[in-house]
Amino acid sequence: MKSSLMKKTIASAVLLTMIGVGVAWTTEQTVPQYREKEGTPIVQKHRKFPWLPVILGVGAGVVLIMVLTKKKKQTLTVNLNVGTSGNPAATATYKRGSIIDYAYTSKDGFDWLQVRLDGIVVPPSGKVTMDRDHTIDVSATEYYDLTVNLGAGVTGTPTTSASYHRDQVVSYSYSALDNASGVQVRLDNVVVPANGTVTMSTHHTLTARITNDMATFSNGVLTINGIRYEMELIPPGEFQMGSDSQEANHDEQPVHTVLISKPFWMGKTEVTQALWQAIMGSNPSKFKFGDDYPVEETQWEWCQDFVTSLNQMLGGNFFRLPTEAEWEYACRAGTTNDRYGELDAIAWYSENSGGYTHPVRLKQPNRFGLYDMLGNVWEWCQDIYDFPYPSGYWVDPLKTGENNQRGGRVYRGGSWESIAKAVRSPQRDRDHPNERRPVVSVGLRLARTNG
Ligand SMILES: [Ca+2]
Repeated sequence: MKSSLMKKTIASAVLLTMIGVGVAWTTEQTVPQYREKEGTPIVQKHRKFPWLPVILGVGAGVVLIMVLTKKKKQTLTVNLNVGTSGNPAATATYKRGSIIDYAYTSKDGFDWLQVRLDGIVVPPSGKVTMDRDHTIDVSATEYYDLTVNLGAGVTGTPTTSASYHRDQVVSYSYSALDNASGVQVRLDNVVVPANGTVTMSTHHTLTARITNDMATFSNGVLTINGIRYEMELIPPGEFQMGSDSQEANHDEQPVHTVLISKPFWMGKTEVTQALWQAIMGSNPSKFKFGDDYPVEETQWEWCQDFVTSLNQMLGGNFFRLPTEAEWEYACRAGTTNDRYGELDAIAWYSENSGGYTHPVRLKQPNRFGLYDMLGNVWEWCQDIYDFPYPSGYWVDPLKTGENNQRGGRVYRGGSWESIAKAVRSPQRDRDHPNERRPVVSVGLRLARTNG
């Protein structure tokens, strides 16, 4: 297009010049001349540029030869899609007949490179002869790893870790070699059926292992693979949520009346590392000093996976994080001061912890028989963090919805590293539910709907 326009411009310019000069050449100039004696003027006509036709003829010939012998340019259109790189990377024009080298590769995290020349699949590197306009399209597919962990005594497929295309659907199927055992399959730490599919929308981990001991919940005791977790049935009741004390923060106000309308189960202790390990098969804690230490360095999202896995093991949907109101109600256990006892007697905090967590149940419990509600590790609640509190009378409040700008999900109770002011029943804090770094010193306590 560009060269065609240029040719037309040159041709037009040559034509216009020839016409113009032709007109000038044909214009005769009248030159009066006088005879010496008679004084009668003799008029002679002269052409102004007598040699011009020759000059023009030669010039036009040269231009014509240049235009005719000029090589045409051809365009190579290059489309490099996401995840690809190489040369040439940009669309360009080349002299007719040029031979262009091309070579393309896929970037990290992408594979299945495909190079098409004018719609036909060609090798990832090669040559293009520019005998006409060409188009190169380069594409690559994102891939994700499926990590497979198979315990002893498990059979099925797939048995090894592998990479798959984005959105590829991978079927899996596992069973126990020994018919006396069951098999538990986890996809990204959530228990799933023993047969199913995984859609590779991200990296995934598939874990299959033998389970001999099924999970049970009976008389307030949760048992999983021999690990016990005791819970208390908390009676319904009304309480004043928040605080007007001198130590209170503005997000604890206004103090308002809340009714917890139904009995619910609350863990007597923080979730221990042993319980987390029994359900999740991993332990994110910083202080791995023993089974009875509380799990910490958790994310809210991981705690959702934890309760989901637990519920799937038990075939119900009863376990969950407590709501923020349930937590404060259970913590206060009928008390109206900011703490349910003398701080050193009830809680591990910065002044007495020595700089680390402690096994659960070493401090005095509250009136509901719950240990370490204050101190040791913070405890995630279900609610989104927001303030101020609503005023008035509220029944079983739970703040849900999208995480807001104020900072994600609530945790409660203070920890081994909190100053005394932060270790109070109404004290609130929060973090994003899937903060890239796990939240230091935050663990959880299980709640369970009564049923
Ligand atoms: Ca605690």
